[in-house]
Amino acid sequence: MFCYQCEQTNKSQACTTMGVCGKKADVAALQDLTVYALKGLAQVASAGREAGVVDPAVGPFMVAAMFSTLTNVNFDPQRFQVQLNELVAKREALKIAIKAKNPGVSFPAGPADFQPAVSLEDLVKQGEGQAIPDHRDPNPDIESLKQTCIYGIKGVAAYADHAYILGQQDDAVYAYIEKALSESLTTDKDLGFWVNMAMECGQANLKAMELLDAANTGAYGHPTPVSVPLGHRKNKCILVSGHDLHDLYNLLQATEGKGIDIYTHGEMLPCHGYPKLKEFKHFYGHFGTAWQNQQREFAEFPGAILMTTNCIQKPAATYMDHIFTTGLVGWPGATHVPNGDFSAVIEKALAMPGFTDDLDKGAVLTGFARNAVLGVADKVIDAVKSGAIKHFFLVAGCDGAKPGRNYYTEFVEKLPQDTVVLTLACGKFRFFDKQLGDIDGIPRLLDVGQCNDAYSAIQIAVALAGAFNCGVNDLPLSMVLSWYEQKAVAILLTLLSLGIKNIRLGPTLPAFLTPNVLNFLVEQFNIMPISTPDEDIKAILGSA
Ligand code: FSO
Ligand code: SF4
Repeated sequence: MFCYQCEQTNKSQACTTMGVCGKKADVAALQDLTVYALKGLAQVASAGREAGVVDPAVGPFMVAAMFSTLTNVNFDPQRFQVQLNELVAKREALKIAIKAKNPGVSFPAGPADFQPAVSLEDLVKQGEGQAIPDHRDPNPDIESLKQTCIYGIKGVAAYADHAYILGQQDDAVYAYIEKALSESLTTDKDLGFWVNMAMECGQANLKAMELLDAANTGAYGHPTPVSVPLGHRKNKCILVSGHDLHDLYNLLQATEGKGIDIYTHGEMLPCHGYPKLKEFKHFYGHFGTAWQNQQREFAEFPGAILMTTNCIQKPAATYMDHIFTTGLVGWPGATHVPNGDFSAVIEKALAMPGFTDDLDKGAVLTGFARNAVLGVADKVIDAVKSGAIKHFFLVAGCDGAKPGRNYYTEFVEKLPQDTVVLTLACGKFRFFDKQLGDIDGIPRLLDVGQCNDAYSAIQIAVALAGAFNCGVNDLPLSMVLSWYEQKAVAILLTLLSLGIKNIRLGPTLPAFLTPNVLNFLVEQFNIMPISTPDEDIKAILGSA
């Protein structure tokens, strides 16, 4: 196997025998085969577009399949086998539809006519033949940009899939994915072409995040600030992790009046801010921190656990019998339930002890998405004009297991009192419960939401720039980001495609970027690695 798509990749180079994330070589091969087969489907879909044939089922299928190869989503070989067979059936049906319209059409050889082996074992062997090192572009810098696009597309796919589930889609997003995947098979394009393709990926991601924002706020209302208890109360309980608001809503409905409290974990925390979710009286509080702590935290939870998306970690034996996966998430041995049918989860929660006491562990604030923040824009602008707020920091991104991630805790702790921190995604758990106080009633720590709510943060920045009559790069705003998996790659490409400069990125830089591509990013965007909190704060505020 060869996988270097995430930040925790072995020795910051590549996982070659077993994923640091727990991914085994057979699943790595099946994921490589899925991406290969998706390139073939993309070629056929692109040919279909030229002939005026678009199958509306192909785009949503493509994003779901791509999402299933993202870090910490699906570790179950059988599920990849089912998906690969479905993919090829869809591709062949599309070919028939295109031929009916344009009988003279021909399709390229290679992934567009890939035939999956019948047995899982042989399918894995086919996948082993698609490992990255055997198919690199002759130019390492172009290979680096191609992989950047493919990983960015995995992030776009995640957001587009969530949006699609809530009824929002845009064909332009699918068209970009088809184009980029088809082009990744070519070797005749130059660096400039691939730089543009990466910027287009950022724009496609902005569209996908906008769709998801519209989907989430359309279905559940605009988040408003809310205080979320970190303790628990005596009752049966279910813990929901991942990112999917629709699954949470369905579970809240299904558990109403059943004597079960619902708790969020990880990236589900901001769900408490949505009016149509928080109106459920049994949607109680938040339990635990970020994804990489789940083995310890889940072991202590006395009820059923539902994983709606990434990041799932190998479940410990102590909770394997009461962790459930739904949607695209999978782990062999964990019970998988269809989206919306949570009866097995509820049954398990009722059979378990639940919390047997009340415990007050304080509370955290969330719900500062664009509507809430822009609703007090006048106050914020006045505070900047009066000098009460000197600088904003967006300290955002994914959490992970590496010790270097303490940087983000220390960074936030050391910021001066006249600064405000906007945060989003699971990296916030490094400091989410710090009491940073407020500036003229504006909390100094504002949780904008999940990773996909980067859209919200961008809208806040754009609105502030409008109010101050300047560009986003000219605002007293610095972005200090942490990355882990491919959604973060997509968000970074979005920020770069918007021309945002001076981003600090950590804890380490992506292994798939060559020194030349990195130099290009430094020259064009002044992107830089994090150093130490003291040095970075001094560099930012000294020059602010
Ligand atoms: Fe985190 Fe995992 Fe949300 Fe990622 S839980 S690491 S960027 O999936 O998506 O922030
Ligand atoms: Fe390694 Fe990350 Fe790939 Fe898992 S997803 S195999 S940790 S690079």
